[in-house]
Amino acid sequence: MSDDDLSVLPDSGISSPMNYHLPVGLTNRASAATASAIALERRRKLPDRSGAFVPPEKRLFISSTLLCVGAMAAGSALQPGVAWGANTNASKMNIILCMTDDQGWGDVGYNGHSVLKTPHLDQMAREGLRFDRWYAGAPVCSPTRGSCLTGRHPYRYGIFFANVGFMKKPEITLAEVLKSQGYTTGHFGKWHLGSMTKTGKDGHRGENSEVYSPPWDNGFDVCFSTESKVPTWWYPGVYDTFGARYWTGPEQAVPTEEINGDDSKLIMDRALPFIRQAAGSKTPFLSVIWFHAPHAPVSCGPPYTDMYTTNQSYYGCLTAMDEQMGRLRKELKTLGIEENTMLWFSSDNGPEGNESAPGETKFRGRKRSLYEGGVRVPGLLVWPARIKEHRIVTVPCSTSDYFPTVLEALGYRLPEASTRPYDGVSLLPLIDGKMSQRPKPVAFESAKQLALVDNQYKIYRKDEQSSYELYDLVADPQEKTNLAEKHPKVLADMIATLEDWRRSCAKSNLGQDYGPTEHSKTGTTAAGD
Ligand SMILES: [Ca+2]
Repeated sequence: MSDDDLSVLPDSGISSPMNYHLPVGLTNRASAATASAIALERRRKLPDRSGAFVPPEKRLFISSTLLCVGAMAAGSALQPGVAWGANTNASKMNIILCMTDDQGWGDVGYNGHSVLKTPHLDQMAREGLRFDRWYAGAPVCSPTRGSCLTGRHPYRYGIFFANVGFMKKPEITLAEVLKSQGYTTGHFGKWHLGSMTKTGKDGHRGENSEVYSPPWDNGFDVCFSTESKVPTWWYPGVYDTFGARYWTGPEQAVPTEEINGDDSKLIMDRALPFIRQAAGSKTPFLSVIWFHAPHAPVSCGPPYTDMYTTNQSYYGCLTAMDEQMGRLRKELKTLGIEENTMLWFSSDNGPEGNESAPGETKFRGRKRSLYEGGVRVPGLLVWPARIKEHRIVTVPCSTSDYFPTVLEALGYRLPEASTRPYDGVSLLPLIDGKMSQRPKPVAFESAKQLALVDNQYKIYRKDEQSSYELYDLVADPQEKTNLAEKHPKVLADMIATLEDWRRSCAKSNLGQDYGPTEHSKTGTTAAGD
């Protein structure tokens, strides 16, 4: 198992910074069945890439500590009376999910960076919702990306770490659901949820047909996507030698002559025509734009490098990315679609390297850690049609929340939400100013670490040999004072909740959430267990 390497490109000036669930009951299976069938038809037609048949056993269990969760649909748990799709003000808004790669919580101007310039993200933070407790689903790339597209923790489907596992066919992606609702869908940038080709070397896992799961098999009509990391700035000759290419479809690698310069611009160069076409045909769209910046290999060029005297490539590639966010927003305005477009921004995990590396978090821990610095990242939402006034949100929210939030905003009830656990919650009540507490905690597992975050407290365990630590994140966001001995009841309750969640994930990973015609790869053991 390996994380993305801290590769350095030769002679390029590149610096290397080195379920809780119960049957919903509320869900109207009959009315939603048709749309769901459409959503799943495509993947069921595809050859099964896994192995054993898994019986459709549907285990139900209730958290011993969060009984009120039982009243909820999976995913919208703990919001009494609310199930996904129970939105009476439904709208086919456009959805754009933007994400950077390894950008720390402190790597934005609006969070107080002393040098780095991100004027367009700062503007978004002033206009829309600024989430000050926004959590990546995991402290590394691939699992967070899985949480974005499924609303489920990646331990439920075997994406335990970067370059581990793949997006399985029975998992339902946001793109697949939206296609069934008349959307056109595009993915642009880093994918990291499976290999892109079965026939040639590419990225980390090209040629490995076992993990082949590209965007076009996961509900995306259009893509311009890489399997994993690539340089944040391309120089002539680098594309052919780097070993990871952009793909637009099966065995359709992007030609060399199309790849040069700032990588964020290359991505936006493809995302904007997709958006223009959708707007021109008045088709609602999902555009997933996952930048590679500022993941290593970090490189950049003028004019961005000229703006800084230190960490020129790191800061430069972030400012270049920010410029593309501004370009995107300008295009939405020009097209007249900015009002009813949900524009989300986040990072996939905390900053790379040690404390001397350029990335800033302002919290304890960095990438790969389940302390705050590894998972607490920038989070923004601009949606003028629904968010009229800027607000700073201190409720903990997560990348697992995209899926239920979008479905509820659409007024679409997913039948499968009654039979499989969802970890995200709908943030629509929060968007509407009606949610001041997160209805259920955010659970984490990565490598040997465990953590659970609720509205006030967090428990953390480094490995099985360690005891749990307890922090009051409201009073002590730096996680300096371990309160485990002071609040044994809080600690015990949270441990019980986390252990219930782990058992739920283990059952999911055996394929027990899937229906009788769906198959799952079974028997996979979590990395680090
Ligand atoms: Ca990452």
